[in-house]
Amino acid sequence: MRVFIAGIDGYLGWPLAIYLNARGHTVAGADLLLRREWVAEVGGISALPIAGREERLAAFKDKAGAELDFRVGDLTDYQFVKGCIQDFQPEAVVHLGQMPSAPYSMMDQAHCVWTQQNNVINNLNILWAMKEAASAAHLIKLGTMGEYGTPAVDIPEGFFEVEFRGRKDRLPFPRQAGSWYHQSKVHDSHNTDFASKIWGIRATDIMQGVVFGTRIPEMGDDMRMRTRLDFDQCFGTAINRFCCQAVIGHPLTLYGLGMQRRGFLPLADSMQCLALAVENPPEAGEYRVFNQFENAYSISELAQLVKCVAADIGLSVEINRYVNPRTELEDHYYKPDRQHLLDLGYQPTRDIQSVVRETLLELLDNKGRIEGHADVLIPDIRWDGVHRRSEVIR
Ligand code: USQ
Repeated sequence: MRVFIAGIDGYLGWPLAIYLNARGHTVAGADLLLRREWVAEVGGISALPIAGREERLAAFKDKAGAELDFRVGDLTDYQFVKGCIQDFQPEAVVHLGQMPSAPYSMMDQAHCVWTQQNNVINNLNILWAMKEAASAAHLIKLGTMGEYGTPAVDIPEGFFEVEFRGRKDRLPFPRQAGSWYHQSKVHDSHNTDFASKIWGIRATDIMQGVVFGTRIPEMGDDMRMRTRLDFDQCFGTAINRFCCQAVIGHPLTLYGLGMQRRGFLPLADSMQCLALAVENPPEAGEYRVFNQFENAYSISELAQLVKCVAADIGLSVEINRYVNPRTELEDHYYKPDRQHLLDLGYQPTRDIQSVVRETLLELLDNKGRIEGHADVLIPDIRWDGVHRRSEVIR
């Protein structure tokens, strides 16, 4: 299939290009390379060195034997987006090209407004470009499990079914997002559902959990194929951050009680799930929702897991609780459904211990990069807007 990846330079976008190419798909994509700038803006760096765009293009050509059409441009510029879709004529568009950090969106008015403008407008541009230039294509839109929040009931996949006086209907499950970033994804979901209804666009909205890990087998040994791994308070996420902390002997930063539960998924299995969605499109006009994660864990369970795996390779790890910079429930019910991907044949290929071990070993070779930026490990962006460094809870 011809697959266009919006956000092809990111943590997920670059491995997805490699993965889909290895499965025989023709891939193209676009990116403004902003992730590299945001991480630098908050004082971070990728813990693993990554190649620049030109090197990535050369590596892709060496592997695939063909040029990759990877355009640099702004997805909030409609003419750019429409040009990409018109020229490439995709059968599927995977939209990963958004600002993905909750803390970044909570910094101040400018970061909140920019996040929502960027994310909501670029999704609308993709929907319009598909309607005008590739109306039969399938949109696979990256949403987030965080759209649902943490309600005290089971979470279905996007909708719950109702029946009244013989009429069946499906109603969107309530969204209770926990940051301006997560709210931007809620707006995208509503807009995508509406575009499916009015224009017949086929769409899969992926409510993905937190992704972790550094590798997919299709990268081989070519260092230029590596994806980034962030550890700062904005772009680093729970397991990846804990692994980076473990290799430099920094205490793991558990926020608050640490009983917050989330769904998690290794990078390799995120690729498998996205490919399953691409290869099994819905009908024209169908908007479907997949909850995409492998297992749910509490943050405290994850910290203990990283500590145990680190001990196996000779690293001694301490876990500290810090004042939670976020406004979120710290101990709650969490039971989301994830049947749709299983029905399509999703089979987890990696267990969490082996991915954490592989990540720790890979990070050990690069620990100087983390040590040099260790000040980004303690959070100071607070949801109440009064930013200050979190203290350890004794
Ligand atoms: N947390 C800690 N310590 C840390 C970092 C995080 O205890 O050092 C806690 C947070 O308070 C939160 C949980 O871990 O309760 C998850 O935080 P996170 O930073 O790993 O993930 P989150 O902010 O939810 O966002 C990430 C991605 C986002 C994606 C989302 C999926 O950045 O793009 O949408 O995961 S989900 O979490 O399911 O909403």
